[in-house]
Amino acid sequence: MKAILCSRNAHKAREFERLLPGWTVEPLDADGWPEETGATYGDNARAKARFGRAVAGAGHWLIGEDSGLEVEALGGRPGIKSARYAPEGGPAIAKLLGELEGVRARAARYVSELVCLTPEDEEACGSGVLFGRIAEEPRGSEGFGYDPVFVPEGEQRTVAELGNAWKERHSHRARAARALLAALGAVLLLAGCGGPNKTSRRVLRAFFAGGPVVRTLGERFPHKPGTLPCTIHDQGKAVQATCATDISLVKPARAVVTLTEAWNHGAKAHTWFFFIRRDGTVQSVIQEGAPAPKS
Ligand code: ITT
Repeated sequence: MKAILCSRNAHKAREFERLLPGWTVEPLDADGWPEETGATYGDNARAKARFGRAVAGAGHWLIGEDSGLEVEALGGRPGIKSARYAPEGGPAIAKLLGELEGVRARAARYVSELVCLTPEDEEACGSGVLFGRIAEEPRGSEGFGYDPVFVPEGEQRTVAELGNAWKERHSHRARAARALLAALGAVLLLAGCGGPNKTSRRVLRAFFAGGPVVRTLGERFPHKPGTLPCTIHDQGKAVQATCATDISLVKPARAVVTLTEAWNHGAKAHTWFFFIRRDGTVQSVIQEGAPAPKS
């Protein structure tokens, strides 16, 4: 799969190549980038992806990302304005350490939000957070931006010392990419399958309504099956249910997406196994289980 990353930050493009296995990620070559005026990271990420659509035209996969560093003692600053706080690297770090001089409470977090547009302009999102604190002085040489002063929770070393391989597994961007893959599975399912079976299509739509369940699952259970309470709208009725999803990427040709869904917390109703090719088309769908009980 080939995607265009709508970003001017070469570090991000390099990270995404490693975060989306099997994808080729090319940076967007463009002038006249839009101002980042959104109220949220998601708004800015979407604006970058849509700008990419305007430049690259139809038929491409596009990814927009917006990220930032939020420092508790600074009321969440620089946050969404992290890139404009001061020139990236030394100057931004010096300004941050200056503002935090003498401050003992140094809790902070990195946030990343991703918006991906499919060639059909379906949208999938993913977000990720990395908690930590701001060090007293810069250390380490890998990563970029604020990495030399960001110490993740449970670690003694900065992200720049922990290195790019560590970032690939644990960073806010890595978490957002995993959540995006989970959400994309849902988008691809809705776009490509359910087949002629209206019931499964309807249930899938309800299952993924709005996507937040999938997004949360992707964040909480990036590698393993997870369950979460959710509400499914069955024949016009809102039914409390438990859902689970597991997306495993089977190299090199296809992803296997398993969806299990149960009504009334525990009464198993249906399990679907979706085998999805990397180009997004559905190879096969297997459905198991009994019809859901009417409540
Ligand atoms: P694009 O908008 O073109 O994608 P950018 O670098 O301006 O590139 P953002 O607007 O998303 O990106 O700003 C994010 C800023 O937050 C970035 O410039 C860094 O200062 C900081 N940041 C985000 N992720 C980071 C990371 O993984 N390591 C260090 N600093 C990071």
